[in-house]
Amino acid sequence: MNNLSLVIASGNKGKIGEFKKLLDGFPFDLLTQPVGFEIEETGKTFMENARIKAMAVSQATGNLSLADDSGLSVEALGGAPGIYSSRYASSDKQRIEKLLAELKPFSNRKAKFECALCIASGEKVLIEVSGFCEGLITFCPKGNNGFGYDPIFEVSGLGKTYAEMDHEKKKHIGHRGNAFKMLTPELKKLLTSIEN
Ligand code: ITT
Repeated sequence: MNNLSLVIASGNKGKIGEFKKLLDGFPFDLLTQPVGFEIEETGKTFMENARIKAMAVSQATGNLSLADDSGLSVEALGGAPGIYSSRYASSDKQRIEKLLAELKPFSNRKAKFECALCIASGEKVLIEVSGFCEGLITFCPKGNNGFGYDPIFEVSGLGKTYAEMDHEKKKHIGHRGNAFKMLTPELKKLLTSIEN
Protein backbone atom coordinates (compact mmCIF):
# COMPACT_ATOMS: atom_id res chain seq x y z
CA MET A 1 0.00 0.00 0.00
CA ASN A 2 1.22 3.54 -0.78
CA ASN A 3 2.15 5.88 2.02
CA LEU A 4 -0.59 8.21 3.19
CA SER A 5 0.01 11.97 3.04
CA LEU A 6 -0.06 13.75 6.39
CA VAL A 7 0.26 17.52 6.64
CA ILE A 8 1.92 18.88 9.76
CA ALA A 9 -0.35 21.87 10.45
CA SER A 10 2.25 24.19 11.91
CA GLY A 11 4.40 27.11 10.93
CA ASN A 12 6.75 26.56 13.88
CA LYS A 13 10.08 25.10 12.69
CA GLY A 14 10.91 23.75 16.17
CA LYS A 15 7.67 21.77 16.35
CA ILE A 16 7.95 20.55 12.75
CA GLY A 17 11.48 19.25 13.46
CA GLU A 18 10.26 17.36 16.53
CA PHE A 19 7.32 15.86 14.61
CA LYS A 20 9.53 14.66 11.77
CA LYS A 21 11.52 12.66 14.32
CA LEU A 22 8.46 11.48 16.28
CA LEU A 23 6.74 10.26 13.10
CA ASP A 24 9.83 8.49 11.79
CA GLY A 25 8.87 4.88 11.04
CA PHE A 26 5.18 5.61 10.40
CA PRO A 27 4.02 5.04 6.80
CA PHE A 28 3.32 8.71 6.06
CA ASP A 29 4.54 11.09 3.40
CA LEU A 30 4.97 14.17 5.57
CA LEU A 31 3.93 17.48 4.05
CA THR A 32 4.12 20.99 5.48
CA GLN A 33 1.20 23.40 5.45
CA PRO A 34 0.96 25.88 2.53
CA VAL A 35 3.46 28.76 2.85
CA GLY A 36 1.86 31.84 4.43
CA PHE A 37 -1.17 29.87 5.65
CA GLU A 38 -2.64 31.78 8.62
CA ILE A 39 -5.28 30.48 11.00
CA GLU A 40 -6.81 32.55 13.77
CA GLU A 41 -6.53 30.63 17.04
CA THR A 42 -9.87 31.57 18.57
CA GLY A 43 -10.12 28.63 20.97
CA LYS A 44 -10.15 28.97 24.75
CA THR A 45 -8.16 25.79 25.37
CA PHE A 46 -5.12 24.11 23.81
CA MET A 47 -7.39 21.36 22.47
CA GLU A 48 -9.86 23.78 20.86
CA ASN A 49 -6.98 25.50 19.07
CA ALA A 50 -5.44 22.20 17.96
CA ARG A 51 -8.81 21.22 16.43
CA ILE A 52 -9.18 24.57 14.67
CA LYS A 53 -5.70 24.25 13.10
CA ALA A 54 -6.02 20.57 12.14
CA MET A 55 -9.43 21.04 10.49
CA ALA A 56 -8.46 24.24 8.64
CA VAL A 57 -5.28 22.72 7.16
CA SER A 58 -7.00 19.46 6.24
CA GLN A 59 -9.82 21.33 4.52
CA ALA A 60 -7.36 23.59 2.66
CA THR A 61 -5.10 20.76 1.45
CA GLY A 62 -7.47 17.79 1.13
CA ASN A 63 -5.06 15.68 3.21
CA LEU A 64 -5.07 14.21 6.68
CA SER A 65 -3.62 16.79 9.05
CA LEU A 66 -1.89 16.79 12.44
CA ALA A 67 -1.95 19.97 14.56
CA ASP A 68 -0.30 20.77 17.86
CA ASP A 69 -1.33 23.55 20.20
CA SER A 70 1.00 23.88 23.11
CA GLY A 71 2.32 26.29 25.68
CA LEU A 72 3.70 27.03 29.08
CA SER A 73 1.49 27.79 32.10
CA VAL A 74 3.19 29.44 35.07
CA GLU A 75 1.50 28.96 38.44
CA ALA A 76 2.45 32.31 40.03
CA LEU A 77 1.19 34.14 36.90
CA GLY A 78 -2.25 32.54 37.11
CA GLY A 79 -1.48 30.16 34.23
CA ALA A 80 -0.04 32.76 31.85
CA PRO A 81 1.15 32.76 29.13
CA GLY A 82 -0.80 29.48 28.56
CA ILE A 83 -2.64 29.43 25.24
CA TYR A 84 -1.06 32.83 24.51
CA SER A 85 2.50 31.43 24.71
CA SER A 86 3.37 32.30 21.12
CA ARG A 87 1.52 35.64 21.24
CA TYR A 88 3.19 36.71 24.52
CA ALA A 89 5.92 38.72 22.72
CA SER A 90 7.32 38.81 19.19
CA SER A 91 10.42 36.56 19.39
CA ASP A 92 11.67 33.66 21.52
CA LYS A 93 14.25 35.98 23.12
CA GLN A 94 11.63 38.62 24.00
CA ARG A 95 9.18 36.00 25.29
CA ILE A 96 11.85 34.61 27.62
CA GLU A 97 12.90 38.09 28.84
CA LYS A 98 9.28 39.09 29.48
CA LEU A 99 8.50 35.90 31.40
CA LEU A 100 11.62 36.17 33.58
CA ALA A 101 10.82 39.84 34.32
CA GLU A 102 7.19 39.12 35.24
CA LEU A 103 8.20 36.23 37.48
CA LYS A 104 10.94 38.20 39.28
CA PRO A 105 8.81 39.16 42.33
CA PHE A 106 7.70 35.56 42.94
CA SER A 107 9.48 32.72 44.74
CA ASN A 108 7.05 30.14 43.31
CA ARG A 109 8.68 29.10 39.99
CA LYS A 110 6.34 26.14 39.25
CA ALA A 111 5.22 25.74 35.64
CA LYS A 112 3.70 23.19 33.33
CA PHE A 113 4.06 22.59 29.61
CA GLU A 114 1.02 21.21 27.82
CA CYS A 115 0.60 19.84 24.30
CA ALA A 116 -2.73 19.09 22.63
CA LEU A 117 -2.58 17.06 19.41
CA CYS A 118 -5.40 16.68 16.92
CA ILE A 119 -5.63 14.67 13.72
CA ALA A 120 -8.40 15.73 11.38
CA SER A 121 -9.75 14.75 8.01
CA GLY A 122 -11.69 17.66 6.56
CA GLU A 123 -13.97 18.89 9.33
CA LYS A 124 -13.88 15.53 11.07
CA VAL A 125 -11.74 15.13 14.20
CA LEU A 126 -10.26 11.62 14.13
CA ILE A 127 -7.94 11.66 17.14
CA GLU A 128 -7.25 14.08 19.99
CA VAL A 129 -4.86 13.60 22.90
CA SER A 130 -2.89 15.71 25.40
CA GLY A 131 0.47 15.46 27.14
CA PHE A 132 2.08 17.38 29.99
CA CYS A 133 5.40 18.02 31.67
CA GLU A 134 5.87 19.66 35.09
CA GLY A 135 8.84 21.84 35.90
CA LEU A 136 10.29 25.08 37.24
CA ILE A 137 11.20 28.34 35.53
CA THR A 138 14.94 29.01 35.89
CA PHE A 139 16.37 32.45 36.79
CA CYS A 140 18.29 32.71 33.51
CA PRO A 141 18.38 30.79 30.20
CA LYS A 142 20.43 27.56 30.18
CA GLY A 143 21.33 25.34 27.21
CA ASN A 144 21.34 25.72 23.44
CA ASN A 145 19.05 22.98 22.13
CA GLY A 146 15.40 23.16 21.15
CA PHE A 147 13.27 26.26 20.64
CA GLY A 148 10.83 28.63 22.34
CA TYR A 149 10.89 28.59 26.13
CA ASP A 150 13.19 25.51 26.27
CA PRO A 151 16.15 27.36 27.89
CA ILE A 152 14.11 28.46 30.95
CA PHE A 153 12.02 25.32 31.58
CA GLU A 154 13.73 22.94 34.02
CA VAL A 155 12.06 19.55 34.19
CA SER A 156 11.01 18.48 37.72
CA GLY A 157 13.45 16.07 39.29
CA LEU A 158 15.99 16.30 36.47
CA GLY A 159 17.68 19.65 37.20
CA LYS A 160 18.10 20.25 33.47
CA THR A 161 16.25 22.55 31.11
CA TYR A 162 14.74 21.21 27.89
CA ALA A 163 17.47 23.16 26.08
CA GLU A 164 20.14 21.16 27.95
CA MET A 165 18.69 17.84 26.70
CA ASP A 166 19.09 16.10 23.38
CA HIS A 167 16.04 15.31 21.24
CA GLU A 168 15.76 11.73 22.52
CA LYS A 169 15.58 12.85 26.16
CA LYS A 170 13.00 15.59 25.45
CA LYS A 171 10.96 13.09 23.42
CA HIS A 172 11.05 10.65 26.33
CA ILE A 173 9.95 13.01 29.13
CA GLY A 174 8.59 16.13 27.40
CA HIS A 175 5.01 17.34 26.90
CA ARG A 176 5.02 16.70 23.13
CA GLY A 177 6.61 13.25 23.56
CA ASN A 178 4.05 12.41 26.27
CA ALA A 179 1.18 13.50 24.00
CA PHE A 180 2.72 11.45 21.19
CA LYS A 181 2.79 8.35 23.42
CA MET A 182 -0.99 8.72 23.76
CA LEU A 183 -1.34 9.36 20.02
CA THR A 184 0.65 6.32 18.84
CA PRO A 185 -1.86 3.49 19.56
CA GLU A 186 -4.72 5.61 18.13
CA LEU A 187 -2.70 6.35 15.02
CA LYS A 188 -1.94 2.65 14.53
CA LYS A 189 -5.68 1.85 14.82
CA LEU A 190 -6.47 4.60 12.31
CA LEU A 191 -3.91 3.28 9.83
CA THR A 192 -5.30 -0.25 10.18
CA SER A 193 -8.85 0.99 9.57
CA ILE A 194 -7.74 2.92 6.47
CA GLU A 195 -5.88 -0.11 5.08
CA ASN A 196 -8.93 -2.40 5.49
P1 ITT B 1 1.71 26.85 15.03
O1 ITT B 1 0.42 27.34 15.65
O2 ITT B 1 1.85 27.24 13.60
O3 ITT B 1 1.94 25.39 15.27
P2 ITT B 1 2.93 28.44 17.12
O4 ITT B 1 4.36 28.66 17.52
O5 ITT B 1 2.07 29.66 16.98
O6 ITT B 1 2.95 27.59 15.77
P3 ITT B 1 1.29 27.59 19.32
O7 ITT B 1 0.20 28.54 19.01
O8 ITT B 1 0.92 26.19 19.74
O9 ITT B 1 2.28 27.41 18.10
O10 ITT B 1 2.21 28.26 20.42
C1 ITT B 1 3.04 27.49 21.18
C2 ITT B 1 4.15 28.33 21.75
O11 ITT B 1 4.53 27.72 22.99
C3 ITT B 1 5.38 28.28 20.84
O12 ITT B 1 5.44 29.37 19.97
C4 ITT B 1 6.51 28.29 21.85
O13 ITT B 1 6.80 29.61 22.22
C5 ITT B 1 5.91 27.57 23.04
N1 ITT B 1 6.23 26.13 22.99
C6 ITT B 1 5.43 25.09 22.60
N2 ITT B 1 6.09 23.93 22.66
C7 ITT B 1 7.32 24.22 23.08
C8 ITT B 1 8.47 23.46 23.31
O14 ITT B 1 8.50 22.14 23.10
N3 ITT B 1 9.56 24.09 23.75
C9 ITT B 1 9.56 25.42 23.95
N4 ITT B 1 8.55 26.22 23.73
C10 ITT B 1 7.42 25.63 23.29
